[in-house]
Amino acid sequence: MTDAPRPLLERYRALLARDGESFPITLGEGMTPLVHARRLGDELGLDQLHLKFEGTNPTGSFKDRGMVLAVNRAVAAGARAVVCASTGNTSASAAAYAAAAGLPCHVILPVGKVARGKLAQALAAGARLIMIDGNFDEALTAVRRLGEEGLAVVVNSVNPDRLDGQQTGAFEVVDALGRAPDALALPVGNAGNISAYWRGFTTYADAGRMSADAMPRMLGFQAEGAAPIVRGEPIEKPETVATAIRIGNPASWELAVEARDRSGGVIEAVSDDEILDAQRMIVRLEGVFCEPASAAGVAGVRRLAAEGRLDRDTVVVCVLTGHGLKDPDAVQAEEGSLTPIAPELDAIRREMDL
Ligand code: AN7
Repeated sequence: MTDAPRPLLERYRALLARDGESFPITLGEGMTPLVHARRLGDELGLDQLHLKFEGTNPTGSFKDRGMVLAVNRAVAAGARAVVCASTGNTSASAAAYAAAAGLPCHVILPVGKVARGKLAQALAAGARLIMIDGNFDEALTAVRRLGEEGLAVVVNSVNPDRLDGQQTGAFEVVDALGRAPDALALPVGNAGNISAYWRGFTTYADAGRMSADAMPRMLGFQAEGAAPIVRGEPIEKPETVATAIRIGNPASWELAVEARDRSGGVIEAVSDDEILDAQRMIVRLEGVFCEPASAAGVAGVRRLAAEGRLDRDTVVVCVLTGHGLKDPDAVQAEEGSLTPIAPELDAIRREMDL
């Protein structure tokens, strides 16, 4: 055990912890790979394209970075339960950390649109699931009220500990590259992560761990049918195949706009087809399997590069926020048949088309 990596919050303790604070709950979050995507980069016209694969977190998404801090602090504050609204990943993460803390976890979900793997995770960890006949934004409104009533600690990103913990994604990117990238691209749903990355780069620069003159441009991408920030107004009925970012009124809207503007970045929309195309390209060219929402950043970068808005030598990091296994239904089989054939070599050879 002597060479076990230090837990994430210990590793960045100087930037995150309060005096004397301890973090007994950890599931081994963070320390995710940064993959130099050479084949995908070739395809997009970028020599320095890197994928920050958050699917290797304990519950398979970036949410664990903030959840670990939020739940440790909830326990220290004497919480009796935690509660969240979720398009899926927050609930999977909250359920896991609450289980580790021995706290009840309540999850309010929008009807029908949560990916199967995420539901399974929350159920398996013993969370109490409540599905409402409404969307994520309505679920979050209810959760905020429950929090105000003091019945449970809210662990959505309206809880500042969530975004503080998620800054560690930015810290790790800088540690891995030895500098900040020129641009950082990611999907935007409730707009917490883009805000947390920007805060993370700012925190790192303030601490002298990267140059304040080399802040990255923040490139955020919403799904076309759920693009309130791009349109400039809340979307009443958001729709997208990328269910994780099916959000019409993001809680961190203003912080995200600030990150965009201060960094000289953009927040734009990508279509469901562009998202699914990008998801397929990432796994077929790099072997990295992310969920549809996670591919929105790559879809956006692909378009910017094609339009000549990113030079070939730009150092670009795309954050792949969640694991593809969470949403197996989003993968369409194009080739191969799963209809059984005779267990005979000739038949198999014919089928293989060799
Ligand atoms: C894979 O789980 O909002 O812009 O309730 O699961 O910080 O919201 C998930 C969001 C991107 C968007 N990628 O991040 C939830 C939830 C994945 C996600 C986002 C989510 P934010």
